[in-house]
Amino acid sequence: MPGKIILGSIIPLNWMNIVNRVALITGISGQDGFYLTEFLSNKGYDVHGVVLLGQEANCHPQATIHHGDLSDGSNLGAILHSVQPHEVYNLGAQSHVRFSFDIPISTANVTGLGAIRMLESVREHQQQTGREVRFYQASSSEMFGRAEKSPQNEHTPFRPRSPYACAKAFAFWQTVNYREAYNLFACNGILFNHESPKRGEAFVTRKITRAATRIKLGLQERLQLGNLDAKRDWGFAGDYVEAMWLMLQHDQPDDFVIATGETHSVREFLHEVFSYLDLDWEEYVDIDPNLFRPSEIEVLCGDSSKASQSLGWKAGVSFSELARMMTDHDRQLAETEKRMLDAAQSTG
Ligand code: NAP
Ligand code: G4F
Repeated sequence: MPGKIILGSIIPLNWMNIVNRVALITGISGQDGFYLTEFLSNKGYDVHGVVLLGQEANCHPQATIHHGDLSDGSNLGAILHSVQPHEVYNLGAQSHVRFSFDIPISTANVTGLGAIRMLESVREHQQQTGREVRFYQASSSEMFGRAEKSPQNEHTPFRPRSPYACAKAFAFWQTVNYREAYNLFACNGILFNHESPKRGEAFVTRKITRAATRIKLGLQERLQLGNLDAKRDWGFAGDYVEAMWLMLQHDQPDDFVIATGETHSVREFLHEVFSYLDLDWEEYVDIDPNLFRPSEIEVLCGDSSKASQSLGWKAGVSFSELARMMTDHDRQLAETEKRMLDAAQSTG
């Protein structure tokens, strides 16, 4: 590999290019924020994040924290001026689809208007300083909603089915518009569901792996779920953050679908996890009608061939590997919980 010699060692040129680069991430205390911080730090980036007060403990230790709120926006410009980032990743959102039906207005404010607040701050910063700032918007496969065509790609029309998806569609088009109107290097990653041991416990995969492992150790008896027939294209978050970065290294700003190309039902995920633990899920699961959504997306499946051809990106972790990775992690959590409970009982 070509490189420059510094103090007797060869530094690859691609590594030289990204040393001293600075990234600013909103939503850094979430699942993707954690993996993206790890990924960028390993590449030599100085990583900063916008964090709501009280969420500092959930952030990756490599990140420098700045308190801010996407629903307010008064200090977002000031954060940009002090951090001087080369890349901004807008991951902050009220990201729970079911919950967005309960709080549609604040979802629109954070998830939709939050994106335009960031875009405006970036545009102003770029105009005032003359420095290019590349912008990534965390768009979602939820925007496809009741899609007429499967698998979905960059040409599939949006048919959103939740307040969350409507807010994401607004943010998507604002990002496209800032690219076209102001020549901003702004990209949408249209990511399909991606999971990990860092996934929030209110999302179905993590809810299942937490409950199944606790059931296995006698810490929980039952698991309440909603629609088991829904199908999603589930990948691993660690793979997906690389795609975000690749989009911002591309020669042109563009929009990309990121997915595995496989779809599985919630029922299949249940089977994968419970059978890995030598349990029969049907003995433990109750259906709770309150967990169904006023409008549901029955099936999502993505075609990421554009990302594969233009960015060289491909999902690495299979459905089964993902389910097992999350189950192994949560089994350790359950074992720790059990040890603490046993110790408390034996001393008390
Ligand atoms: P997540 O775990 O829910 O993280 C969202 C982050 O946004 C959290 O750090 C949250 O802070 C922060 N946030 C919420 N309200 C905020 C506000 N008012 N101001 C600033 N930050 C705020 O979501 P994720 O799974 O990492 O996903 C990252 C992004 O990708 C989100 O925009 C999501 O909508 C989108 N997306 C996710 C998927 C997926 O399958 N994971 C797929 C497509 C798109 P708290 O920690 O305080 O809650
Ligand atoms: O895990 P979920 O809540 O994820 P959902 O709604 O697909 O949204 C996630 O992925 C989107 C990308 O497509 C992101 F944009 C979004 O931010 C989020 O990360 O639900 C998956 C499926 C749904 O069909 C739901 O109805 O699981 C079904 N489900 C069945 N029982 C349940 C439950 N979902 C949850 N959260 N809880 C249940 O008890």
